[in-house]
Amino acid sequence: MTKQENTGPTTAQNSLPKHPESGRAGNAAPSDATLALGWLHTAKFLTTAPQLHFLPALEVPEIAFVGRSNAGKSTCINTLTQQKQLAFASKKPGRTQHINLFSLGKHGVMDAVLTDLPGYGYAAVPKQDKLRWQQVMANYLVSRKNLTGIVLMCDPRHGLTELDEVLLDVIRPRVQEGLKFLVVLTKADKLTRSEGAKALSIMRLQAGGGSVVLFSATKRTGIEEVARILWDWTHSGAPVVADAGPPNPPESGDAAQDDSAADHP
Ligand SMILES: Nc1nc2c(ncn2[C@@H]2O[C@H](COP(=O)(O)OP(=O)(O)OP(=O)(O)O)[C@@H](O)[C@H]2O)c(=O)[nH]1
Ligand SMILES: [Mg+2]
Repeated sequence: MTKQENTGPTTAQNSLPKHPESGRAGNAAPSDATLALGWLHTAKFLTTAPQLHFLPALEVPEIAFVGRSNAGKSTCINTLTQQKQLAFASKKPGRTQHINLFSLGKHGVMDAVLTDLPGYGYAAVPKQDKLRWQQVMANYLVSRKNLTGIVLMCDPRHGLTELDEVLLDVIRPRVQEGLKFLVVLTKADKLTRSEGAKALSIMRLQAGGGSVVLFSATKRTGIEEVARILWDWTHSGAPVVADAGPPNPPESGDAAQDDSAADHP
């Protein structure tokens, strides 16, 4: 197993399928969310690779976190798994430069994988590197066999950018074939309640009625909802049983602070 990486950037709209959970997630029974969070807390670093062909072929479902650089992908993974430094998060955009895999599963039995991908759209990255990363991303998103779901992290203060649209174009065929898709509107703490509600409605329209969740690592908004969705994606058909061991309450005090819109042109 290699050490987790560090350093670079990149890359892919449409009509996204509605997730069965989206209508009821907010009213979920607390025990279901606790189970999902306990499962997420089992996350362990698995491996890192600069591109797809270096990754091990896996049979378990894989969920990839994608989005603009600095959107909060790594922070979201840390928040969901209730681990402060599982994925590298940083104020400086471009922190994640490799494909990083984290295994999940109770009792040491891996039953799913979370993937933290490098962000795209960071202006300070040389063009050559940007293009290389777009290729790596596109390759991963199109070809990764066990890819089961994609979480698109989007800062609602920016909305969907051109590169988000490119990414959506890349994944559309797979979404139409059943790949799960969720838009997480990050840094909701930066919005007023009415701005948040507006951002949610706009993105729901853009997502063609697909699932959209407002999320904040600092205010701990949307954590349970996202946790349940990821659990459902990876355990479809499996009954919710309470063999999950004692609940792991989310840690308080993740280091999320903000960022900045200023890092991007
Ligand atoms: N206010 C606020 N800041 C956040 C939140 N989530 C992340 N941040 C901050 O945003 C910055 C970027 O977070 P990362 O998680 O590193 O972003 P990333 O999408 O992984 O970035 P790359 O690895 O460059 O693609 C950090 O300063 C985080 O603390 C949030 O919910 N609220
Ligand atoms: Mg990152």
